[in-house]
Amino acid sequence: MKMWEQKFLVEIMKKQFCILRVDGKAFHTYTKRFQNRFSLDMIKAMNDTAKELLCKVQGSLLVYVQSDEISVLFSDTSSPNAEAWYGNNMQKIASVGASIATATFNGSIAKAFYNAPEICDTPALFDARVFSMPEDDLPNYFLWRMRDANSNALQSFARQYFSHKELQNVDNDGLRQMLLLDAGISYTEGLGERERLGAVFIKKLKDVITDEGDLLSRKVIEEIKLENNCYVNWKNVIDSSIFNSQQLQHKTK
Ligand SMILES: Nc1nc2c(ncn2[C@@H]2O[C@H](COP(=O)(O)OP(=O)(O)O)[C@@H](O)[C@H]2O)c(=O)[nH]1
Ligand SMILES: [Mg+2]
Repeated sequence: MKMWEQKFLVEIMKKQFCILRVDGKAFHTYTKRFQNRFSLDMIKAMNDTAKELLCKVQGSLLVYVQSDEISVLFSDTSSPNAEAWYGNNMQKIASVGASIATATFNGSIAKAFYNAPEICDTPALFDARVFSMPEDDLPNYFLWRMRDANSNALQSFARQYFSHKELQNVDNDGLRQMLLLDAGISYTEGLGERERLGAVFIKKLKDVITDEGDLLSRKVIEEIKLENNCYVNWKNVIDSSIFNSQQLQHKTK
């Protein structure tokens, strides 16, 4: 019987950089329960979910979260004998990834709305996909997702000020102009960076001194600060997170 299962066993090649991307299922409908187009509770729940994935995915290097999606970069390249998560079995990685996202997101929403249980009646669901790509293309992947975030946020922001008809066939430069000239509001000043560009979290080792005076290395999650409304320099962030993962591997041995 096992042979039927084995027939559909697909493994990503070892020693590659992999991306796990989870995405909220039909969130256009799910998010109708929130008051605003950019809801703080939704953003907090997505941040919580991103950080949980960073902790739980073996070999994770960084997570990027925007709107209802999270990309986790992971690999088994931190040392020659580093083990691949679930032996790089795609079905396991995707299903466990979607489960972690679903459980964490709903837990966070339930906590935020403990006095409004009707908000949690229909839980959020996440799908997941997993793939590998050459290291050279990783910055382009993340830039692509960040541009998607910015473009969707701009359109969503503009819909607060203009009708569907007024926004038809207007490109992104046109939307910025309309906002500034007709609504008197600048997109970059009117909407926060997290809403426009998402957030990036990495793992790092931090030295702490205990009350007894001992020096301890602790694994911490750190957010990458976005600078002056700019897209992240993804090459630098990826390089530093690969360096961090080698340090973590070395120190925790
Ligand atoms: N209210 C609210 N909705 C959001 C927020 N972030 C994302 N969304 C919604 O999530 C949708 C995500 O888009 P997408 O994944 O392409 O569509 P889906 O197939 O409906 O999940 C957006 O269209 C928004 O409607 C938020 O912070 N607040
Ligand atoms: Mg979605």
